Amino acid sequence: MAAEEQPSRKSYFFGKGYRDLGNTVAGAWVRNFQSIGKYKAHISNLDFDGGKIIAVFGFIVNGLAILAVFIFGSIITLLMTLANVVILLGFMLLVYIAFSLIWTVDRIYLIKNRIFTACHECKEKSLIPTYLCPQCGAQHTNLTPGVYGILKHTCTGNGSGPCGAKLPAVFFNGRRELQSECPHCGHPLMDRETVPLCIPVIGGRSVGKTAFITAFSRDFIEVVAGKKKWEILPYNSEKSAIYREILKDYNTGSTRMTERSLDRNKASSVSFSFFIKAPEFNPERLIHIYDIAGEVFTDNNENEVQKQYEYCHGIVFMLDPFAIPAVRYKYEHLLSPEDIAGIGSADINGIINSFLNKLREVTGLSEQKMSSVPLALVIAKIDSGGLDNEIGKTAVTRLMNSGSAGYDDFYDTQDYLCRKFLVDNGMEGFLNNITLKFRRNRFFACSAIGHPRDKGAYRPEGVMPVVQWLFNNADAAMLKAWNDVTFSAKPFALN
Ligand SMILES: Nc1nc2c(ncn2[C@@H]2O[C@H](COP(=O)(O)OP(=O)(O)OP(=O)(O)O)[C@@H](O)[C@H]2O)c(=O)[nH]1
Ligand SMILES: [Mg+2]
Ligand SMILES: [Zn+2]
Ligand SMILES: [Zn+2]
Repeated sequence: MAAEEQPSRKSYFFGKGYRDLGNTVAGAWVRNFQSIGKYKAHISNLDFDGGKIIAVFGFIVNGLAILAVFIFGSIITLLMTLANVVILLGFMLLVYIAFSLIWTVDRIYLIKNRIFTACHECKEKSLIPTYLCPQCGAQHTNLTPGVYGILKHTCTGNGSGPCGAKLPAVFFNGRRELQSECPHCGHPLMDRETVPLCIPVIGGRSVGKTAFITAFSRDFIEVVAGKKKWEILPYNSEKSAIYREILKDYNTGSTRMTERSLDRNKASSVSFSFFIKAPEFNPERLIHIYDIAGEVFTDNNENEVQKQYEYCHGIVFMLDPFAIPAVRYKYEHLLSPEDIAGIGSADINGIINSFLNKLREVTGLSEQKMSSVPLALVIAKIDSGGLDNEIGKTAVTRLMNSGSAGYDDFYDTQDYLCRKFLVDNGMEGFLNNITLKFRRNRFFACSAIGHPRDKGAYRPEGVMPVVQWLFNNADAAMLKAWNDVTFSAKPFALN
């Protein structure tokens, strides 16, 4: 359980206990042989030239004593040694059982609650982060019940001096309050043993990923959480700054370009992260929404692997309908100059292939794993052109009211219309590719801004149900707490 050496004192039975046992056993044997030496000395002091009989008698007595000590003394010492070993082993076993039990309880708690840390910097996953000693900052890489202590570890210091701080080593005695850092990149973490919900938003350049995240974040925090009286806590000051940007963009109807870090060692995705604290969520939820720069999918940069795909709870795949040649051709005359400037030009099939390759890379080619992650395919910018009339609310309500059988659920109807839209516009290959690879998929149509950019505050349409569907698929508590439909006409079925 504790493979790596920790800066903590080992528990008595696994550290000092061994040494004490060794010393006791060695001491007993030394004393045993010392008493033999005593009788040997008696023999060598015998005066055979004086009273022969007495000397012979003394020789016999001392010889017998040596024999007795040698035989019985050794037997007794052996028995004592064995008793000592058995008692120590017994205690070791007890302690071993105790820490194994508590270790197991701790693991079950973490796994059952789906608690882990998803580093918001390097995106690597870890079950137990590196915890820092509050007194000396020593790095405890395995602060769990074990040979270093069952409930608490005693810190031995960071190398520059002794420490002695007692660190809680289990979920129930305060470990989550300790400062922690990512075991992979050393970045400070604020996760506090929360349940993460990780959703990457992917798609080519300018498809509207950042606008989607802006619309979702603002409306979720201000409207959904506000209504439900969920407390939203910022992850750290960097994420608070992102939220200030989000609010600014939301109010003006703009989006900022997702910058791709020039530093090759840094991943080119930024997470917007916040905690949801409410009685319904125990432990707290930690939302990570990843905004990934569009070039990651178009440049085919080999270093660009997004680690969060390995453990994410669902993926938002955004499509710019005007990047589909047939759609662009049909509606271009209706688009505003801002809309034309903002059209994503990358080819959708290229992006899905590059995405599938990246997904394979991180999940180690496991088709099984790939096919089980829920995928929300989102056709964006439906305020533009005549798209509302094809896949938006107008089209969906029209079909639902048409009297045709089978169209009684808003989101099922929209899902159907989106698929039809893709087929009608020459995207059948893409559609088949996606639905074959991802068993749990659903199509949505949305407009994040609600109108062309920079023309006033966002008026999002259809953004929230996308994330609601993904959250509800991933988290039973969320499904229970957020089953009402805040932003839509009808509740939607989950698959
Ligand atoms: N009409 C309309 N335009 C939108 C909408 N969302 C995004 N856009 C346009 O699309 C452009 C790109 O949007 P972003 O959200 O920045 O796209 P992105 O996918 O984050 O792009 P990169 O970060 O560069 O990969 C914006 O400048 C807008 O012009 C929308 O809901 N309606
Ligand atoms: Mg962006
Ligand atoms: Zn990290
Ligand atoms: Zn310490």
